[in-house]
Amino acid sequence: MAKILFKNAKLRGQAESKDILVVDGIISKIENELKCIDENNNDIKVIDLNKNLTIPPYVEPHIHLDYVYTAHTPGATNSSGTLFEGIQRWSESKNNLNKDEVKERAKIALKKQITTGIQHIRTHVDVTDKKLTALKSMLELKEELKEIVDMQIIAFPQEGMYAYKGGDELVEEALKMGADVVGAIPHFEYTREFGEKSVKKAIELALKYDKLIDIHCDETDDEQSRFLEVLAAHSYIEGIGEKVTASHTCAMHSYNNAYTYKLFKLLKESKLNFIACPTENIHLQGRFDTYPKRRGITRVKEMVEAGLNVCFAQDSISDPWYPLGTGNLMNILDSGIHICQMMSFEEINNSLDLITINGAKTLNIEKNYGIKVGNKANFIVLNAKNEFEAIRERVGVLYSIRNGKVLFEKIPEVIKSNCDFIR
Ligand code: 17E
Ligand code: FE2
Repeated sequence: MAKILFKNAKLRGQAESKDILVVDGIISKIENELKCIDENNNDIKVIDLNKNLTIPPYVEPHIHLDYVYTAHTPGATNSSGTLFEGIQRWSESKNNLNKDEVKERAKIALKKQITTGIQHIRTHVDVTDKKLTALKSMLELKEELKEIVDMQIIAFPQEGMYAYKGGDELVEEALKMGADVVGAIPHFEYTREFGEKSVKKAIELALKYDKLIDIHCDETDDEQSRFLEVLAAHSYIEGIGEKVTASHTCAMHSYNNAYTYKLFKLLKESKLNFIACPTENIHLQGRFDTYPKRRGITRVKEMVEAGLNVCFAQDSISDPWYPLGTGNLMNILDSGIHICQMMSFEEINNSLDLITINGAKTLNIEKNYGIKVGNKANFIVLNAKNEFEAIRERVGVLYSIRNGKVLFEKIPEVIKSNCDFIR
């Protein structure tokens, strides 16, 4: 039996640090002052976590790994900064995708994500491509990297299920090939009717193939875009809300309060999950406004207060929609709590939920997620003693532990200085 003892782990919500004993990759004890020798008097390998904050791994619930590092591709430059130009530029420049090239780009992004403490990723893959090239790349990557990261793949029809002829069939084909989640983009369909039809089709396919659902829903400043109510109502009637996610929901920023009040009752009862992409949508939204300019981010603060499950995501790393992005969720969290005005001490202390447990619920992995006896020993150690310090300093990770093994260890930055004050 392979045993390893992690001493002095500062867990969230606990005043004192604890020791975590891992046996064969599974957490077997979380107690005070566990012994470093086993019942046969053999030494157990020990890693001292020095009372640093130890939390479950970060969850990236919404990224487009097939698009990463394409911002500079000829023809891909988005000069207006709008969602619609992004879709147009991608449509014009995506014809030359090659399976290995997509994999190489995605691997660079994955490495960055993993080395900032992410162990669970849900990626969209554009399936409005008759060859399904990117999907094939991502299915291979998911298998190749499964020891170091858990991936879910969304069959996402970027150019529409109906606006792109045969888009609905390509989504179905992708599910048969192994995609885990059904996607859609109702606000991009040509009419309200086709948008609704795409939402209903996504639900029909999810039920038929027993898949999860994650829809790019109302990613627009158009306050008339109300596909969220369609998604929530049908999920409620089918009783599948916990398996369903509405991504973006930017139009909710612009809904009137009377309508939103009524909508919240449905959202609560439907048990839907929500993903906000703060850096991405602060960049893409408000582009048709003069001043004052809307922020365009969904109502995260009010949703959290209402008890809805919301998480944050990066969305893009250097693609036709968004030129920057590092994959580091600590940056996203920092931007998100500013943009959404979630800056009370309590909100700051709780905000790690937005990139950990809330993401895990969205991915439907929460049963086996978290630092609990019986769970896989998957956790990260932050370079901070508590939540507030972690957020204020936007700290990095010191360790990522997966199945009880050190996936990587990071030495905090060393400053070589000739000045006593800095040293
Ligand atoms: N595609 C889309 O429809 N919306 C986005 N925010 C990105 C891609 C990044
Ligand atoms: Fe997206």
